Amino acid sequence: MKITDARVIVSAPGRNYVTLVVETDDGLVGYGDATLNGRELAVASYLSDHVVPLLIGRDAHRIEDTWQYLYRGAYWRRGPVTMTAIAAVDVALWDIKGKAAGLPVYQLLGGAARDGVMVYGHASGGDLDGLDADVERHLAQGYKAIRVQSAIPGLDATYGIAGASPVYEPASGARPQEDRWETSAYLDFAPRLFEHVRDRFGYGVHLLHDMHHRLSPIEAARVGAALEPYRPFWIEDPTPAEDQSAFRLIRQHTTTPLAVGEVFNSIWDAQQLITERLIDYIRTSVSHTGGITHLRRVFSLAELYGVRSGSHGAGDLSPVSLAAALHVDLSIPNFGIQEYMGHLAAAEEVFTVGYSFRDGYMHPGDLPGIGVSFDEEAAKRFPYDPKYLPVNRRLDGSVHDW
Ligand code: CS2
Ligand code: MG
Repeated sequence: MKITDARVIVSAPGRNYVTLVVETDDGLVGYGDATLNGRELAVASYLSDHVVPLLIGRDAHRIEDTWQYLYRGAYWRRGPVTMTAIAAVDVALWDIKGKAAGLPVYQLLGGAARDGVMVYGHASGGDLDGLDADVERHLAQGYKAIRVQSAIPGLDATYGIAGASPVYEPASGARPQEDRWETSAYLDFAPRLFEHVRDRFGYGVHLLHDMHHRLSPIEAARVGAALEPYRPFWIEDPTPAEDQSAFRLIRQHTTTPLAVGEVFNSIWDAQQLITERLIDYIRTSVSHTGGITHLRRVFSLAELYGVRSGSHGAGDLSPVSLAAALHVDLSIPNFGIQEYMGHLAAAEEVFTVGYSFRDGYMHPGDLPGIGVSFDEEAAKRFPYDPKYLPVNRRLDGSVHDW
């Protein structure tokens, strides 16, 4: 089965998505997500200019060989742009293989290892009362696990707060918005937030919390220890994790579970974290970590060391990515949890999905392939709309991790 055509569509149904469409001489079409928030056109160009010409004429069934060809064969390897581009090709080829076999992709990955995939939703508020209302909304929808974030008193803007939008979206404006941050405002607030939510809702729901790479290792150790009585499911990205050995220090001080990996692109980014058991959940995503082929390799390494999966599933990963993640989640032995933020209504005009949510669990569905279709004509109604993630500065004006 030969690849006869491939093309990249950049559209903004609610937000920007980069979608790869691959066609074969059997008449099958596969879809991959190549969205990299704030750097969409770099991946689109990498694919259109450097990858698509190499795909034409290749055997669509040879997924592993194509992966190796694009990774090892290119000499220049790793990095978010390269690995997102490879991921889009990989997912499109799994989609085609599933359609050729007449099977959902999870069946090709070994079949269902569980009945459903536990997901966590995002609750947030401009203050703790606003957060309560959002937690209640999630509980009413059946969520068993909820991420809790609130605006931090003393700071003008805080990551992770949805505001009026039904889906949290940090990217805005044709130039990056500048946020202000001071860790001292956060350190005492995080335990207060957890105490408040546990007092109000008890211990029958899993609570998660994202620190978005903002703390130093010793600050993370302190907050992790202070949160222990409130039993978080995890704290996410406490420190910028390119410094993997920093997690040794955090680990020495707290039993609060640690989750890291949404900005990782390869197994090498997580090697030390996993093999030294410095984290509990690895959060790499299918679309930023080289696709299903490479993500499964990351999760297999993690399995050896008792680390579970917890894939990134923000709204800037398209429905194609979310579906691909659900196929992996359903089939691996060491699944932990899956992030699920959902997508804005406009995305439904372009993507038709086969996955479903019920009582806090998701299932990828049983359509052949990934189970998501993409309407190219509808996508044309939503032209690319340049938007950037914020840049973060401390109150003294120096640049801080966002
Ligand atoms: C966040 C993301 O989902 C998460 O855990 O960290 O919303 C992240 O900020 C965005 O995906 C960045 O594009
Ligand atoms: Mg995060």
